[in-house]
Amino acid sequence: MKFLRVIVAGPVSSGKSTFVQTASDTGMIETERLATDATSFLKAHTTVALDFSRLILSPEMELHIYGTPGQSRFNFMWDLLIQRADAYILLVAAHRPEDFSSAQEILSYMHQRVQIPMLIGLTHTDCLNAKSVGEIIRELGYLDEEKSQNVVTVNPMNKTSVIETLMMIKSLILRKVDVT
Ligand SMILES: Nc1nc2c(ncn2[C@@H]2O[C@H](COP(=O)(O)OP(=O)(O)O)[C@@H](O)[C@H]2O)c(=O)[nH]1
Ligand SMILES: [Mg+2]
Repeated sequence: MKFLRVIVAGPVSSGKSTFVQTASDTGMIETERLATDATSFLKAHTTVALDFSRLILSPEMELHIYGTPGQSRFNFMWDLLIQRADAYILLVAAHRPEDFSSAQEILSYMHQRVQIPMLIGLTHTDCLNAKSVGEIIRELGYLDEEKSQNVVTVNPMNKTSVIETLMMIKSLILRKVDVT
């Protein structure tokens, strides 16, 4: 059995918990909340809560999805998660430009520690005053063409949208595994 571990990071209220929950909720793919893989983390530090869901892709492959609590990047658990992750998705609320610098902080924190496949998922694009994808790419300093390809829009409340994003990250992980 192969486990692919995906971290869902992002500023408070960017949609992390909703994303993880929606992933686990789908009727198309069998899912389960709180599998054994997560309990080892939870037991080590019971005060730290994290969202977890499991997506069974095939008899041989599972996606394990970890949503991080707001400030968790500053603690030991967060580092432990990152070191074991195969990829991460950074969620950024398009209608909250005041949070873009916090998103950037998380990005650089991740980048300093791991070089793994990643996506930036823009949420709340349906909200009033949402910035355009182009504007956010510019604000996050993602103008580089290769980098900007990693910026997608996602609606954490929509199953199809969440699964689409997860399939994208899965391909990035498997592509990386293939070439190395
Ligand atoms: N309109 C809209 N609401 C969203 C979207 N994504 C998340 N939400 C809502 O935003 C709120 C915060 O989401 P939550 O998952 O708790 O954020 P977290 O703090 O990152 O875990 C919830 O009420 C969600 O239903 C989106 O793309 N559009
Ligand atoms: Mg949350």
